[in-house]
Amino acid sequence: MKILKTKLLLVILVACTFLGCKENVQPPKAVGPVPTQKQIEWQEMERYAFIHFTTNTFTNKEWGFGDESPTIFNPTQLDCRQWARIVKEAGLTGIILTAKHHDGFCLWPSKYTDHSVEQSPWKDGTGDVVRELSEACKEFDLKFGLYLSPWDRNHPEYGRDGYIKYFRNQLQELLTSYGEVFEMWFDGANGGTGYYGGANERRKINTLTYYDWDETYRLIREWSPKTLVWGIGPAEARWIGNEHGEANPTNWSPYRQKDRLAGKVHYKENMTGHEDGEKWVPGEADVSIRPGWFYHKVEDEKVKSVERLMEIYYHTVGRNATLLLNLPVDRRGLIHEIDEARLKAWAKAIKQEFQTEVLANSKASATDVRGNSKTYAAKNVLDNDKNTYWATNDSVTAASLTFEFKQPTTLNRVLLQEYIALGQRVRKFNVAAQVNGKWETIAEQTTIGYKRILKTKRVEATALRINISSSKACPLISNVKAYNAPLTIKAPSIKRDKKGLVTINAAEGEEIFYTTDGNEPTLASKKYTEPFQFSNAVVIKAIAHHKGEKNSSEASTAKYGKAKAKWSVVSVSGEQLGSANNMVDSNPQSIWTSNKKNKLPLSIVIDMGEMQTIKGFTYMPRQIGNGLNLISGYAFYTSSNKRNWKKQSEGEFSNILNNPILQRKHFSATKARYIKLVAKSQVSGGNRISIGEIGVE
Ligand code: FUL
Repeated sequence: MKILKTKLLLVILVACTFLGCKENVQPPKAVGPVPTQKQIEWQEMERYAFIHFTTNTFTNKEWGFGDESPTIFNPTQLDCRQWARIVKEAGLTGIILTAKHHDGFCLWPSKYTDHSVEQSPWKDGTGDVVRELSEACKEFDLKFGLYLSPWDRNHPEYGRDGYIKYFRNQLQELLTSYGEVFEMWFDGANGGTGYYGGANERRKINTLTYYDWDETYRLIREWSPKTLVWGIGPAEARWIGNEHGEANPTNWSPYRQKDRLAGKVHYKENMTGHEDGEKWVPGEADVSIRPGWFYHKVEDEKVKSVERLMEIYYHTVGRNATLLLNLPVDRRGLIHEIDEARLKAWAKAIKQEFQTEVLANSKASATDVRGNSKTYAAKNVLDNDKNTYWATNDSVTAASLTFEFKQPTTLNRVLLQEYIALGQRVRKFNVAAQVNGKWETIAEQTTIGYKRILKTKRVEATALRINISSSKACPLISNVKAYNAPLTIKAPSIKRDKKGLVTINAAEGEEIFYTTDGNEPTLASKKYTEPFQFSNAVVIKAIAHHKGEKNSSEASTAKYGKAKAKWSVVSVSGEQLGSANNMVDSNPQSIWTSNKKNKLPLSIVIDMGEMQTIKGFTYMPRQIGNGLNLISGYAFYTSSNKRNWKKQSEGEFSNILNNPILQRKHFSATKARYIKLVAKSQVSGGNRISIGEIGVE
């Protein structure tokens, strides 16, 4: 009898081992902070659109001062359905609209102000962009989100108690009148000069205390519990720390928000999050498809290339962040045709990139499986079910997953996902491929999180292995995929030096074809063989082509004014010239920095060597380094003789701190030989300024 009993137990044990006895295996416990269901659904949206549109679109500015008349807001063909269609076709999952930017103009007829579409000629003041877009989003099955700038350069009460009531009233209006809002976006840029109801002054506030975010968030949750709040205060998602679409390869969703609120965390840490963060605050990376956030005709040739958009995709969605891609709407009230075409090409490229999945039919095994249970088996990572995952036993924090192929298989991309509902765990892993019987490491990485996508070299493997070498607790992997993405040819790089010598480079062995008349290059265009001279203003476009291949690269475009061969810096107020000519050497990487003892305002006088007709100037800020010493307030003058100066432009380089791109300012065409840039203020209130390049247009 006893023997029989023991035999029975043994049979049960063996059966459990092979079949998996769910009831006996404890599920893993959560580790560290975990996301809410709202945060999980938000992360699954992966990439969605931003739309920047307001009076700035009509004044050609990035930041309005707040004194703009609503009468200038007059789009001729505004069509929110066009925006929604383009966004949907691009594979994006939602749209966040700037309902009110820093200038205070409201795209909806707010009952709390006159400074809105109601006072504009558009639809004789009866229109409501927020309503039209919310309806278009419903029609195209997109989620709808809103940006409401906490900084309001128009409102007389901004900076005082009265504005908080106004701000919350507007929030309530927006969150309760237009259906579900998936995300509320609170911009960090706040305080400074403005119109403020006619006061025309500088107002400074403490962003953390002024808005009483705890109470504001409580109200938001009351009005709209499904809305995820982004940005300042106790937010549910964080800024990624830059405006160029770049998360760090190591990217934790946990975050030390308490320290951040106490001012102890530098915003650059937002790119990485914190392994020991006390709260789940995943990163969202915002970036514009053009250099600026608002539409400017001069940026029509600066729409990001498919190559760049792809890189952004890998550096955001592929690094455990969401991607918020801005599409500026133009003066007609439409997304421009160039942007639309680029988005279409990008969507097609993403489709091709992830078309050939190769792991689905492989055999998955693992060095350790939780309780030897089917529930946590290795093959769960291949079943396309986000709720099933491979898990190890609690004591095992280093383990590997192996996928064996039936025959040698080519791959160059690996995608991994953790089951984040129980926390982000993996600290370190590598990917190895078995090639000709030998294991070769093809990637060595740190975090995974919701999603990690790796580009690897192309290998023909008989097996693939994911080695997790360090994890906060037993790893939980819900999905692994590998792809054989098509090879793409990199677009050439174009450079022109001070004297007008043009050099075009592509990868070794590739042919280059180019045009200098603005037309798209083809294989019938001029073939590049060596550097050539082009001193006049020109648009150069070039493609690279791999002999024998059907496809060429995308075209790269470079636009130049007249070459600066005769340019020189004549004087810089208060100091020796030193390396001042770096500002006019056609190389933005070589910079000039003012003497630290010199105080602003500071004037830079440049001789262009001959009379020229100019209609604008450009300022390329220093791009690399910790102290970019950015100019914020400027004045610009021209002269034909260096004695009589005419002021052509004066104002601010808006948003330069977050987005230090080429600044372009235009005025009526004028003839001049000398130009003078006066740096009136520096972005962080200091005196030191740095300049990469100054040019004219
Ligand atoms: C920044 C703002 O100042 C810009 O104008 C833009 O709205 C960007 C998304 O955020 O901080």
